Amino acid sequence: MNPTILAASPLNPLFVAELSKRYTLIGPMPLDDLMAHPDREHITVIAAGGESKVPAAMMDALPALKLVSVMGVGYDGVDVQHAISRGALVTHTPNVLNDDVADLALVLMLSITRRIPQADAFVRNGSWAKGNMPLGTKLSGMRLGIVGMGRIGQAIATRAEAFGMSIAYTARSEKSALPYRFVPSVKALAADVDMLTLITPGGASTHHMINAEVLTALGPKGYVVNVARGSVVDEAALVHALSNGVIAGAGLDVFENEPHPLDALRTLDNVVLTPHIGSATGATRQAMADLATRNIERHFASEALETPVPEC
Ligand code: 8YV
Repeated sequence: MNPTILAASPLNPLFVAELSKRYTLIGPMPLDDLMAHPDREHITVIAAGGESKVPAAMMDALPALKLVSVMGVGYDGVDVQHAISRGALVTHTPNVLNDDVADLALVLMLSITRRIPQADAFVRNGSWAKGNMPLGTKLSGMRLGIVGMGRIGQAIATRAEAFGMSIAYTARSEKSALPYRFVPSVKALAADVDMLTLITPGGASTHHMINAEVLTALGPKGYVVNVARGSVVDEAALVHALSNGVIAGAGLDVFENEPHPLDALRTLDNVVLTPHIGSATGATRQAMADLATRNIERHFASEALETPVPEC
């Protein structure tokens, strides 16, 4: 009989398809239903997505738990320390999505400065026949500040180089092998750049890292692009900054409360909004589903996991 795997939340259909070929996939389900499930004591794997919540209580419901396999590079919804304390490992899907997320960061930088959504509407609604669109802002040559210089941050930097942007970054520590300028504090970085792009992990250590003070430091000609996690930005402070000319604009792929971004954000003209599509291409999502599935297959084959999270 196929082993049973628990889905922590509704999973990407490509992941569901891969898992269903090999295993009996159950869930998501409320904790009470899980406690009453006949397979509960034998389940060794939880499958999750990048935004799934895998709290301690869900893990504790599964006494045989050995692996949480996340289809996503971010795993801030997983209580990793609890997993480790229970003798379970956590895997994620790094690298395979670097290009797509970095591409989207550049798309948002271009869209907000060149006002691409407004330009598209301008052509569609016939405004063009009445005159030209107001001028945009030049992206090439801007000073870019990257918050988080991991694999995706570096992919953003190499793209930005092609746009003649100067690149500085902040991160937990300086990466001296990289040719970019390290700035220890996010506020100092914001004060020094025109475009602040966020690609740092979510979770408690980066919660509301981009606050009113950082936005004020960025200034009235500055832009924020967020392809990280909504939790990294204090959204109320961002709305205030966007509404009052504290900063020029923002490009946002992620939000504090997905899929329900603040009404205030949806009505502003100086923002470009996308629905968390950083890794959302067919090829990349398949590669993520394959990698997340391979980690599970390796677990059942008692082989070393391919992409454990750094804490494991
Ligand atoms: C997806 C993501 O939204 O990888 C991440 O951390 O946020 C995304 O790529 C999601 O994980 C797809 O399941």
